[in-house]
Formats: sequence, structure tokens, C-alpha cells
Amino acid sequence: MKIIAADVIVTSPSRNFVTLKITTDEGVTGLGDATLNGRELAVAAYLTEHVVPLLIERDPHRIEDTWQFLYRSAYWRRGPVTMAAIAAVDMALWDIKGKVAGMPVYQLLGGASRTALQTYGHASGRDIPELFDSIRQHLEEGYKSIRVQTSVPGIKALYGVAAQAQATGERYDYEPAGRGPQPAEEDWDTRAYLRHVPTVFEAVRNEFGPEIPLLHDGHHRMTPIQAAKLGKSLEPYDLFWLEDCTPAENQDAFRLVRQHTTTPLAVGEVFNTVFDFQTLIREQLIDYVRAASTHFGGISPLKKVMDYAAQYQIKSGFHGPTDVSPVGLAAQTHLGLAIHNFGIQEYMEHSEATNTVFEQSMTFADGFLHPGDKPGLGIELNEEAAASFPYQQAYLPYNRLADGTVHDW
Ligand code: CS2
Ligand code: MG
Repeated sequence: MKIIAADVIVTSPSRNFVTLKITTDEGVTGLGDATLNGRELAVAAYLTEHVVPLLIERDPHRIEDTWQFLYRSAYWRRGPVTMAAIAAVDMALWDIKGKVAGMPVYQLLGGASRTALQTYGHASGRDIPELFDSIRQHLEEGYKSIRVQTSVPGIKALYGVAAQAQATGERYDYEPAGRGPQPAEEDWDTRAYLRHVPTVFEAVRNEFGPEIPLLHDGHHRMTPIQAAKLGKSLEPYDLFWLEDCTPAENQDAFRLVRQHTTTPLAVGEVFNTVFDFQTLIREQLIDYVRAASTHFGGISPLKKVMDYAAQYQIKSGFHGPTDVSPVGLAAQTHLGLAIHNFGIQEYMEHSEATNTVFEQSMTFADGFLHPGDKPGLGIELNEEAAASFPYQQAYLPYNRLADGTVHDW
């Protein structure tokens, strides 16, 4: 079997997605997700200009060899653009292999280790009553684990809080990234945040009791010692995890955090290779691997990092926001079903328009996600629908401190 075509499809049903479609001489096709939020066209060009020509005539069954060829032969390794492009190829080849074998990809990865994946949903609110409503709504929908984000008194806008939700009728208004030529500017004050967050978790525990696994995302905004302080002050509320408490380019920073707190730590949604996790895993500085198949080079390297993590009882918590397309989500859902050290899967429903473009065999019921049993990844791209949603420039917001300094994301 040979690859005869590879097409890059950019579509923007409610947000931008970049999809690679590989076609073989036997008519079998495979899909891969190459979406890099806010930098989508860089990956599309990387694929079209530099990867697609290399794929033609190759044997689609040689997944590992193709991965190594794209990674090593470029000389310029790693980075989010390169690794999102390689991820799309890797996923599309697994999709093809599954279709040829007549099996869902999770069967090729070793078969199911569980019946379905436990997920967590995103609850948020501008104040406590709005947050409680959001938590209740998620519980009613079957979610068993809940991420909790709120506005902070003194900070005007805060990413991760669906502030306009009621006004727009959209559930998660902070996704997609804002469309337009410039990113929205938000404000930030770490001291105010550190004072407020523990009071929110205290209120949530008082209202909903001790059982629900609760998560929180710090979006890389604290210094290591501030992160340590937050972890410590959240200990009474028994978090499932504290995510991205400090930027992790410097993996050593997590030593300091870990030294001070028993709150479980999750990190890695912006990581793109195993080297980003090397110290964190080997020194047992984290508890959950947050990488997404889309930004980490695909299913193949994500499986390897999870096997490495398994030696240290570190589990998965793959990144699953709406900017990971249904193809990327399906890829990591197959992997999550197969690996033994699965932890939890982040899940936000995609919009209706997105689900029209990406027809899915994935199911979500009672808080659990399953990739379905169609051969391959189980996603079909409706190209006609995709073409009706042209690309629109969009950027994630960023934030500045009171004195105008740009702060960490
Ligand atoms: C977030 C994401 O899901 C998460 O944990 O951190 O919403 C993230 O901000 C976006 O994926 C950025 O593209
Ligand atoms: Mg996050």
C-alpha cells in the first residue's frame, strides 16, 4: 500500500481546526489533528510545504519509521509547530492501520483496559452562586469530576470563566479564542488570586461535600513559591489535581513546589516531547501527564511517555479542551482506553457546528467517554461542511499586571 495524497483542511466551525487527510492507493483514508490554537496556519504551511511531499509514495503501515523520519531527518527537532504536524501524520496512519485491520485503534494499542474513560467537566462562575449552578448542571449531566474556576475580586476578566455564558447562550464562551486581529488583553494579580481561591474551594466543599473529585487550573501564572503556597492552602479541600501551577520550561521549579505540598500536580498541556517530562517523571515531581496527542507528536510518543510514567505510578490526564479537534480527542481516547495508567480525561463538548464537520463514533454518557468501535479512529470529515466554515484569525487572550507588565499566560 502507498500514500498517494495528503491534504490539509483548515476549517472554522466555531473555532479553527487544521486536519490532515492521508489517502492511499487502495482508497483507504486517515485523519490527523494538527490544530495549534492561535498559530493554526503555521502548522498548515509546515505540513503542506514540507511534510506532504515527503509522504507521497511511502508505505502508510510504517508508522514508527515515518515518525522517526519526520522527527530526525528535519535536523530542527521539537517545538509546537513541528510536533503538531508530526502528530497529524501519526494519527492519520493509525487511523489507516485500524481501517485496514478492521479494528478500532485501541485494539491495536493492546485492547481495552477499562470499559470507558472517566472524564472531568469545566464548571465556572463569576461568583459563588453562579459557580454552584454550573457545578450542579455538570453533575446533572453525569460528570463525576469537576474543574472549578471563578472570577477573582479585583481582577476584571479571567480566562477560564464563562463570564458571558448566559448572555450568548454558549456554554464555554472562553473557547474558541477571540476572533480578530489582536488578542484580548486581560488583567492579573497573583496575590488577589492566592487569597481568593482557597475560599472558593472551602465554599464548594461545604456545599457539595467531600466526595466529588475537584480540579483547578493555575494556567502557569504563579512563581514556584507562590504555587507551593497555593498547593498548601488547598490541601484541606482534597483536590484531585492542581494543574499548571507554574511555567515548566524549568522543570526544577517543580522540586520546590513538591517539597511543600501534597496536593497532586498535573502539567504538560504545552509540552511537545518526552524531554519536557524527563525530570518531572524521573523525580516523581508530578502525578498526571497533561500532554495532548495533538501537540505531543501523536499517539505513538504519547504511549511511550505513559509507559515511562507508569514506572513511577504517574497517570494520564490528557489535555482535552475544544481546541483539540474531535480527531485529536478520539486519538487520545483510544490510547486512554488501552493504557493501564489512565487517570482522567478532560472533556468539553464541541459545538454543534464542529460536530457537523467531524462526524464521530465517540460517545459520552454518564460522565464516561468511549471512542466507539468503528475501525480506525472513528471520525469522518464532512468536507463539504468543512468548506462552508472558512478560517478566521483568532488569538487567545493574554494578561498584564497593574503596572502594564505582560504576565505569564
Ligand atoms: C486549558 C485550555 O483545558 C485546559 O486545561 O488550559 O483551555 C487551554 O488554555 C487552551 O487549550 C489553550 O489553547
Ligand atoms: Mg489547562
